Amino acid sequence: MIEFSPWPPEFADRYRAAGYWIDQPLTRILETQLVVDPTAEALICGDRRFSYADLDRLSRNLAARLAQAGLGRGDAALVQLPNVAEFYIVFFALLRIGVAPVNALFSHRRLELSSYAAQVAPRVVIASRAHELFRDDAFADELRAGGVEHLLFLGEDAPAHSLAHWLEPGCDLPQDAGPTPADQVAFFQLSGGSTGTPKLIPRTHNDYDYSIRASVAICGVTAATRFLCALPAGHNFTMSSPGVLGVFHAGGTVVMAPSPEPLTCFGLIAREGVTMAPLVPPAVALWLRAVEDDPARRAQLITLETMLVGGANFAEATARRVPELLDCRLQQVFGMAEGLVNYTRRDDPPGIVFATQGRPISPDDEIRVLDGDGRPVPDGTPGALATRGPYTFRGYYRSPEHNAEAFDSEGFYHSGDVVVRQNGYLRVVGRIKDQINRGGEKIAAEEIENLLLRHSDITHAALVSVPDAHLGEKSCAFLVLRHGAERLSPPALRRHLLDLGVAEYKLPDRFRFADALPLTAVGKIDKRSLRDSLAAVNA
Ligand code: J2J
Repeated sequence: MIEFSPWPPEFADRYRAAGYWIDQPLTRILETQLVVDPTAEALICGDRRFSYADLDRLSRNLAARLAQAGLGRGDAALVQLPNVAEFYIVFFALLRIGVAPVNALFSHRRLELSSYAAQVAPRVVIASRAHELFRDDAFADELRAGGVEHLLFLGEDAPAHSLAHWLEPGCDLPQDAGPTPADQVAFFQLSGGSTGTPKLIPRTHNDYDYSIRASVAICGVTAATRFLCALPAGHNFTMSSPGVLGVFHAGGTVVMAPSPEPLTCFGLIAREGVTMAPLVPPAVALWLRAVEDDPARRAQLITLETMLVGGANFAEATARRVPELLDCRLQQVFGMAEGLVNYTRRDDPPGIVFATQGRPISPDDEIRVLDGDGRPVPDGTPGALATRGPYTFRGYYRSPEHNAEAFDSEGFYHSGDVVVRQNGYLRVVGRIKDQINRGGEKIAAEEIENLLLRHSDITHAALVSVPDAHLGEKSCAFLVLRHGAERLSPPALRRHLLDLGVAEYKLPDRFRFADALPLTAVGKIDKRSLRDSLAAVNA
């Protein structure tokens, strides 16, 4: 079995007694629909349409072949697929035989994938030949040398490695194959992170399933819901808040979109009668602009009932324009792959919907808002968010040192967000974790600083956020160069980082050079003063 930090027994008992944990694997989501209505439309991907029976059959075919190849409970998989139907077919196939996937983002490159592979030692990798890393076999061979036994590709001709081939009927699922127990790890979520290596979050069937079922009720998802999957398919928001899995749970239909780009999405909304769409704030801004530029486009959106917005700060003024311009309901979502998810409720008054990021899913989500000394602050005062509850994890995968910092002695996870609580509702007003939130894409400062420092001419590096009108934040790297070194150009610096294999969204948007970096009283780099110096220049 894959190791993880379990909830203490008294908590587990309470969560079961309250009906949150139902001790069923996530695969019951498909099984339920097979009984309710197997012919219902589950997933639309371009011109391909999949019923629940299709999802069941295809995921069973793949599961059976993987089981025959010797994979089963306790194994891990590394998956990197774009927004296509196969993403969810693969997800269910792996869970059916107890193999826990890490779902890398499609924007991830060699560094991220290698790090995940090193952490979970996957026996199978499922990826796309359309990704630059897999256009030839160099990286695949590296993975094989590291112990990966099977590589399956979307867009591959050779049957042995073709995902399409492995989805065809081949053999029966062995009698003894099955999901991991519901209180064990089902799959890994990715942490936005603030540390040098990307951290993994083990999620159990019980905890994840509860967050899905509760989100479905809060967001009013039903069998009539037609849900646009335009954000990355494996992101926690897209999967579970209420997400594709929430829609499957309710028997609704998911419409895959390649990206949140407005004109493509508007066409899909009109064609497929989409009713619900989750988006990050910069995408909302693009959608609003598209309708302002050509008000006739509104006609394409008449079926859209609910837009869920989360992942990064959402300005109140923009929030107010959502129902005005797009004629749909807004629900704000403040969530994290580590667990806790907050929603504004469908019957909340406008003051709450536009100006807060909602309140927790569960009556048993415990929230503390703390001052710098770890003491609770009064309502209305900003403080650091700490939380524990029935679907908030208890530890990053194999990260004892980091866990010692991220959790307190009572098991509360300190998310690094600064929030204000009022009447149980939270507003996100800042951040203490060393992370840049670039329009919902999270960048751990330390990871990029370490990579910059691998350049022989760089002696000190600090990555900080810069306010940005469109993305909310961009990143700026402050660099101190070796004495006598020639100033490096931004393209050369970006090339250095790309050559190390990091995802493009993590590349600094700007570079600044300094003779020395300012230090705080305790001798750490004073990032606040670096941010202030940028603000002063921009003012
Ligand atoms: C401000 N900051 C927010 C919001 C997340 C639903 C929605 C989002 C995520 C997600 C998710 C924010 N306003 N509305 O997993 O299920 C920032 C916070 C938080 C971090 C988590 C979900 N919503 N954030 O964004 O794991 O800083 O999850 O701690 O990617 O995003 O990032 P991530």
